[in-house]
Amino acid sequence: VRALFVFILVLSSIAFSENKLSNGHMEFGDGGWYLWVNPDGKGKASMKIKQGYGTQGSIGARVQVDAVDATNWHVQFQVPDWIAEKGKNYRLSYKARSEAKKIIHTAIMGGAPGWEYVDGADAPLNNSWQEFSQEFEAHRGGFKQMRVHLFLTQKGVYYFDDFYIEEVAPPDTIWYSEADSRIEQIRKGDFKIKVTDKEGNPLINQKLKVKLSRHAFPFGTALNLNVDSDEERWYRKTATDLFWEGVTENAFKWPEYEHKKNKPNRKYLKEYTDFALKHGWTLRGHALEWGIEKYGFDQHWARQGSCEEYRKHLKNRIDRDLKEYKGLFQEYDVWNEVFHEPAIFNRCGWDLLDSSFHWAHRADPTAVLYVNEYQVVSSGGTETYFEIIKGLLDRGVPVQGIGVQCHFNGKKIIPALIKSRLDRLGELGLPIKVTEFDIGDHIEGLGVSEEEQAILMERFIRTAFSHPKVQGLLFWGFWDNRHWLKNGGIFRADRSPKPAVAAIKKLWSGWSTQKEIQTDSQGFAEFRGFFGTYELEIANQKGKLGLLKSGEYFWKNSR
Ligand SMILES: [Ca+2]
Repeated sequence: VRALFVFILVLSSIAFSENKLSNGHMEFGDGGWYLWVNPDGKGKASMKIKQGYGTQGSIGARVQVDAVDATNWHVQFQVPDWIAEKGKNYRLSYKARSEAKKIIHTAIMGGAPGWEYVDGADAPLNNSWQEFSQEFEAHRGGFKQMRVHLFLTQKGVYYFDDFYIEEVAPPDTIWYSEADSRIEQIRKGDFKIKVTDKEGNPLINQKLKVKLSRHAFPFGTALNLNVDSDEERWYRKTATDLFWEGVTENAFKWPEYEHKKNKPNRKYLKEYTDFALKHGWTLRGHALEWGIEKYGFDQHWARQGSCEEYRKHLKNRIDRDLKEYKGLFQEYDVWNEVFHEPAIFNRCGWDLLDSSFHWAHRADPTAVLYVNEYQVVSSGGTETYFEIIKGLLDRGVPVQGIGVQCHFNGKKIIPALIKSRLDRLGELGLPIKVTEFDIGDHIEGLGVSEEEQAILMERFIRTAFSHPKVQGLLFWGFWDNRHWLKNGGIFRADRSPKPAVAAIKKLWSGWSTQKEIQTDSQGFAEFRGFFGTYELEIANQKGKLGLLKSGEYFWKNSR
């Protein structure tokens, strides 16, 4: 017995020396593996671990779910406990498949005795073995004992094998501490402006004032507009004080925009496009379609017929609206949440996704076409999102931007982890935009103090602004009275600002450029400043100039 024990010890230390999980490959049977079904729920499930159920005919787990409960955590396949070291980062990887397409949720839990959700990601399963992986910081709240729970929310048969937890590079805390110098490098340019009078004669040896009036980097919010009132005027004024890009929160979602066939609500949408024009905002169209089956989307008229009919309606919606709003919307979320809401593709075919982008690109070649997804930067669903976008690019689909929602729920904001996820998506070569930032939870609301909200928001904005692949950041609303999360806004219901407002203003006033320089003997003046639109003034003459990259510019003065 002792010899066998030593043998196993040696074997495991050689073969799986880096795996924090004992028996992650299940080659020692069911030791450590559990199927947990909440005894107070309606879930029914059974598990068997044996030869043939794993990868390449090895030992693996087969879980059969016969009944589910409405709540997602009622049926859990549980990975053996493991011990995390404080302040370290880990990567979980595993292989899974299911007899029909399903989505499971992988929850990384810290304990014990109570178990608390640390991080997690959804994984889309199909009939062939796929590997899923995610990185996370183990030690939120100082947990030591850790576990992985796979939430099984759909009936059917699942197979699992090859669970692996390994330590990865420590959190790059240096990276965040260098944010300001990185911002200095990536968000600024060297500009040389030649100033002339209207005849083209250089204005030499004169004082030139330059002032950044709007960053090239979009900073925005979801808008939820209403009819004119005192409240509405405050809402719009407040938006323009803080932001310079907008996204339609609900007004352009298909069931909202075209509730009845061929009766699009153009009048209401015009409020948004007029608002954007009036204030010189850029505007995102959210979203041409969303596969979700809640919130009345499954009741929408377009989905009531056959797949062929649906396809025809969708093509018409995209073609009609992108032609109509060309120049008014600069970009679109073509499909919202392709990763998390695939049911319609599974039913009607994934070519719907590709075709939608082709239709959109043909209808408005000037619009930037995005995918948009949650839990891909705020938590670890990054790899699955990466693969979806890579697939689109490999097939020549005109996807042009990566939307990362960044609803942080109750999770910590860890710059190093956010960076590594942005880096990974950045490898795809497309701009990344934070499209729906907030930090509250559906149930608990804000979940942190208003002071903590300000700190977290400042940390996140600085993280995103200092990452070279991020090309914009939008909040998902700013006022508690018009926010999808209770207390999720940065203004309270009584319109008073929370501390986050001052923190945000302070950030942007730090990232400003205002200078007085001198034109030389040929009328040139040079300076370094943030990319954006500038107000210029020379000898009481004023003008505007967009300085979007380093180089030489001409400003022909009206004098
Ligand atoms: Ca195995």
